[in-house]
Amino acid sequence: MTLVEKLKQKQRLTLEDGIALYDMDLLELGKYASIIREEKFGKKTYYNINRHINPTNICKDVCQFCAYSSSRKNPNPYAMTHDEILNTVEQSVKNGIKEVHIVSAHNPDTGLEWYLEVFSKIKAKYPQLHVKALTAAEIHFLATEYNLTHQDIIDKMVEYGVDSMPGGGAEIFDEEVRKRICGGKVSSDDWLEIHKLWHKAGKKSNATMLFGHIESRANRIDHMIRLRNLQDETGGFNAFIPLVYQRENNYLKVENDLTAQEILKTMAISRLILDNIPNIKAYWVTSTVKLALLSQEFGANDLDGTIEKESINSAAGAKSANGLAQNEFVSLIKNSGFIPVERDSLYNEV
Ligand code: V47
Repeated sequence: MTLVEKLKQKQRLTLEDGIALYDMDLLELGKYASIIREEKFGKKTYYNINRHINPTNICKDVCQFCAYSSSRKNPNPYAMTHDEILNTVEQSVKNGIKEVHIVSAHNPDTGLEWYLEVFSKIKAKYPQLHVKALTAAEIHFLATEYNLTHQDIIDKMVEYGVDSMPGGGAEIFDEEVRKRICGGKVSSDDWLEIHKLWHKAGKKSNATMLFGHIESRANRIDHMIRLRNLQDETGGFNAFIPLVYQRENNYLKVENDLTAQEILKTMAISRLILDNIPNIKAYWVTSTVKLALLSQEFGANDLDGTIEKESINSAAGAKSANGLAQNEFVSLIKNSGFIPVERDSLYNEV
């Protein structure tokens, strides 16, 4: 059967199929990705009202692509107190957020309580607020630092009120590339194992992929297929988020930005390969707002949220430090021919 026949019949695609899709005409690829997107969501595009908080940038790990860590070219180490975090949350709740997304560096100078107790403090004050926190990389760091198992940390997350896990720290699963860009951080197998344990606890998570650095197209498809295999087993991933690599202020030498064509093709291919992950998120922070809007024509059905403040990607050059206003978000989606639908963190329509 040819690749086009497979696409027409909506057959599951292989690694070789995924690589071959990059040679297809961009608009034809977009057409196949749009057919699936429209079957699932019509013209609806999801967004949410959220706030990102990055409580510390002091990190024991050394990821070559990271511009956020204070050991990088951005030497302004900080660690927020719980009161500072709670004050930030209070302000954002007044602004109408429904989700707080808390991700930190791997700070060996703070205690386990610093990481965990803030979640129960937030939940005690704002029981309706969805707490999305701790990447698999942070869970692995905490388990290693405190001589605990991944399961121990997951049990604590549930106990302290974490509602869902963000998809960070996945980067690229290929072990050779991973060694070069973030050696020493959570391994691919551990990343997948931690999400599996989280899903087994009855919880949902997201999955990211960092692309546009030194990885090959085959590495991207392999990454997607490893996620698809786990999703077959657990069904716990809500969204896949391809993160476009930002080149500034870090130590990874990458000569060129990705082309818009390569980004849109990757978006469309992720919709086609990941037949079992419902939502494909075009994260406007790393793709730019304009390309995130265009991604709606290439399989993406979610544009993430208003964010308010963003530190990790903006440190590396993304224009996201101050988020986007809700009315702007809504108008942009409408003006691009789609129907903006506010969602909660578990993809229920609000
Ligand atoms: O894991 C770090 C990435 C991620 C760079 O789950 C970079 O809903 C591009 O995971 N260029 C953190 N990316 C952000 C993240 C995320 C964002 C939005 C939504 C969700 C979700 C998760 O940022 C890290 C890393 O892959 N990152 N440096 C860089 N130079």
